[in-house]
Amino acid sequence: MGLFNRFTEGLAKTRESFREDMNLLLNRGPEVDDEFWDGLEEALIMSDMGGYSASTIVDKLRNEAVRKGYRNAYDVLDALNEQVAEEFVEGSQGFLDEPCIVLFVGVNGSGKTTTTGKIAKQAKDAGRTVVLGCADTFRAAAIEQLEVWAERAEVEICARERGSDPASVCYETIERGEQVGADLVLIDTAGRLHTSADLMRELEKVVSVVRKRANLPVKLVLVIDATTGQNGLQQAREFNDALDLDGVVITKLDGTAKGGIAVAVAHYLKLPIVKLGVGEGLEDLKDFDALEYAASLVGDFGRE
Ligand SMILES: Nc1nc2c(ncn2[C@@H]2O[C@H](COP(=O)(O)OP(=O)(O)O)[C@@H](O)[C@H]2O)c(=O)[nH]1
Ligand SMILES: [Mg+2]
Repeated sequence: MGLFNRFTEGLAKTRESFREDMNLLLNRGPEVDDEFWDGLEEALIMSDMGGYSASTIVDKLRNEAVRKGYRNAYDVLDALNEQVAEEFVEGSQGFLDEPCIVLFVGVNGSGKTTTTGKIAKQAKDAGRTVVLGCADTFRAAAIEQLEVWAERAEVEICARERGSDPASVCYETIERGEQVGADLVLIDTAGRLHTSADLMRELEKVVSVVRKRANLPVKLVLVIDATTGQNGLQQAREFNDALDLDGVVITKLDGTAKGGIAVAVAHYLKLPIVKLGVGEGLEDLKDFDALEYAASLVGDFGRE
């Protein structure tokens, strides 16, 4: 299956559930009345866009419907994709293009290590010099996991034994990057429970060491598991408050009905989406495109 297909297939659950809700509503007839607007808002909320984004989108569409003289519900639904797309912020394109040091943060199991490996592979294939750093020193398995990805991507990795100080590993990784003239340094960090203040403080220390030592711009990227829905949004807020994030990666978009989480994160945190994870394999990473994402989320409505 092609990447685009896997992605649209992945979001199919979100889209189908939205479509079912809308079809029920359209069965009443195509009138654009209060019941229609309420039903539309509810259907958007159910896709995990969050109440705030849903009501913003509906308000904008209501204004547009008056301004442009939409005659029926289908006219409104035709304009929905663009309104959803407008929720996303600029900056996704080319986020990783300039030489930089990227730190991947997020809760356990969100897909940090996998994403680090996939991005390394993409960058390496594009001819860049990549160095990986394993600042997840809690578990021996975590170090081995990143080593496997480094091998697959054929890039260099800096790792130390389990229990080492994560900040020192970052320091060494950046140093190594400098020695080999790396233009992309990717650092994987240990999973953080956003509720654990101690662990968050340790992460803040890591970030501060990286910023001090860095010879390239530093970017903090939060990795969010789409299947966690609104809980993912809450995590994103807490990480952003503590660390001042630069972007997000959304993973596990293959097979969730919660694809709307991307809209909610963009709406609340005003952060660009750097990449999308659409599977467990080396190639299952996609660039983000706002209109394409919106279309995959809400689909289009035939007038048959
Ligand atoms: N289906 C799917 N699984 C993923 C994706 N990204 C990561 N995973 C899986 O999620 C699990 C946790 O990933 P990992 O990278 O170890 O998470 P970490 O704890 O944040 O480093 C692993 O089993 C991965 O294979 C994705 O985009 N789609
Ligand atoms: Mg990991």
